[in-house]
Amino acid sequence: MLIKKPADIRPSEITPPEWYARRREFLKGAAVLGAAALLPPVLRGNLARAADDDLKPTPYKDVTSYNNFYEFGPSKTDPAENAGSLKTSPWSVTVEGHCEKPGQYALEDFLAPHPPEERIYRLRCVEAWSMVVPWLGIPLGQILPRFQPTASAKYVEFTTLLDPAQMPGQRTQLLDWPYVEGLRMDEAMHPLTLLATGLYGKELPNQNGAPLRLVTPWKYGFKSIKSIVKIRFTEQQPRTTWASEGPSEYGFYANVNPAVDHPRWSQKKERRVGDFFRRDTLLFNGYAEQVAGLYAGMDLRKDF
Ligand SMILES: Nc1nc2c(c(=O)[nH]1)N[C@H]1C(S)=C(S)[C@@H](COP(=O)(O)O)O[C@H]1N2
Ligand SMILES: [Mo]
Repeated sequence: MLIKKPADIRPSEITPPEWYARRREFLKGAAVLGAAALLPPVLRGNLARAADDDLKPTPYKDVTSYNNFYEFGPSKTDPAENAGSLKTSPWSVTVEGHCEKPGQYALEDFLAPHPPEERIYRLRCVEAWSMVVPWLGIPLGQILPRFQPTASAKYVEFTTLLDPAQMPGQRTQLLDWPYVEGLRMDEAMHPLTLLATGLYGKELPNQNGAPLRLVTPWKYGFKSIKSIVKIRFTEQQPRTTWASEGPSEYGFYANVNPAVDHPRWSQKKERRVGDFFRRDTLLFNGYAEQVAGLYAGMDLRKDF
């Protein structure tokens, strides 16, 4: 064994004192994160940063005026301008497919037993902008069991309202309407998955998907389907809107992953709406500790 004498140690191998302090901070973070030490070094760095990534909410004005909701037009300012007239009451949600209690439920009955909670989550669009939103919502996993999904229910499919009279975008061929999204059952039941009814302590503005929209904070924004009218339990993976529009560009899983680029642009960085500088995108949008286990053994490049 080669034992180095102090004179042989190059300056670069000596840890500067200020690094000790940082290393202690990192270890504190790692202890909180628990599983971090078991991950490969690349992911470990990601988790350490996730712990101190700031969750300062994006201003209400930005959250409600910079939107994607193609039913009201393709530009970011269209939804705030055009969605005001969407009639969100009365509203009903149809539950169908592999479950014991299908039916059409008035929104109030659908939500009744569950008080909404406030949760501050990041939203990361595939176009590399992001926001931090104080959502008001109900964990989907508290709602779904009421409909008694059967053993054949492997996925949950969500559908947006189809009403070209109210939604001008649906009078165009912009997308194959209605907008459809889906989750695997374990993703749908995960405690981070919310059915949002509001933001900033108020009812959801129409442009953000009133009266009911999905929020899956570790996935790209297009999974967060708006103005939901139907929930269907399926055995097969649902045919979702963006994954069928561009199968090589948008996957079914749509997990935020800086290591898997969109074919036309990098996903390594993002710009928080309101910020000047871009920041590094975090694996699973910063929620790796909570959700990485859902994808154990899967190739995230193949199932992107
Ligand atoms: N029905 C429907 N839902 C949708 C969309 C849409 O065009 N139609 N856009 C998605 C995309 S791409 C994003 S990034 C988010 C944006 O949500 P926000 O406007 O509340 O920020 O909504 C998602 N949900
Ligand atoms: Mo998006």
